[in-house]
Amino acid sequence: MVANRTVRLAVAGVVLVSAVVAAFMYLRLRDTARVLRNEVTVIRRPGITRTRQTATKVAGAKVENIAPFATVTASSVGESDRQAGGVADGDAGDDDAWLAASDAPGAWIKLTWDLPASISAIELYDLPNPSDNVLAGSLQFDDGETIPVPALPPNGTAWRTNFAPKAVRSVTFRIDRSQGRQTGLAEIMVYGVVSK
Ligand SMILES: [Ca+2]
Repeated sequence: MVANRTVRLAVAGVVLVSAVVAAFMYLRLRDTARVLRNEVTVIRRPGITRTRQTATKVAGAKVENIAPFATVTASSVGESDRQAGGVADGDAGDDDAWLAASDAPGAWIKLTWDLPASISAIELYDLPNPSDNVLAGSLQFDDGETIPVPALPPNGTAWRTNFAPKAVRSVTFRIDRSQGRQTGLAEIMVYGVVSK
């Protein structure tokens, strides 16, 4: 009887231990499978795929004014300025412009692209009014580089800067000094290629 009871206890113990080990193994395998699934997901993340597409497209794509493809933000917009978005619509000769709410130094306008852009030139168009002029400023890129901007041509014709192609997500133009009653830009153009 005692022997039988010992055997039963031993069997029960083995079954219990086996069950615990099986449960442990199951959870481990389930977690491993989850991790593997996550790794697959990371490899196929759209951002990574798009970056590869960008690299391919940039190689053979046509350089154009990509400002119209950007999200535009500004430090402020004058109350009367209803068409500020036209500052990046690709037409420098129209009537729209970005007018800052104040002529205090430090007003800025920023273009941000959803995907990386490769850019190599920027054109800034001052307000065509000969008395409202940007006297000094800077272009700031999200890679940390800054290009100083001298006084813009006061009649609203383009000031252009060319540089070696660089990959950026955003460009900010900051006005450090100006004269006249209003500070702003008639148009900003950024030449490059943005992935689509
Ligand atoms: Ca315009």
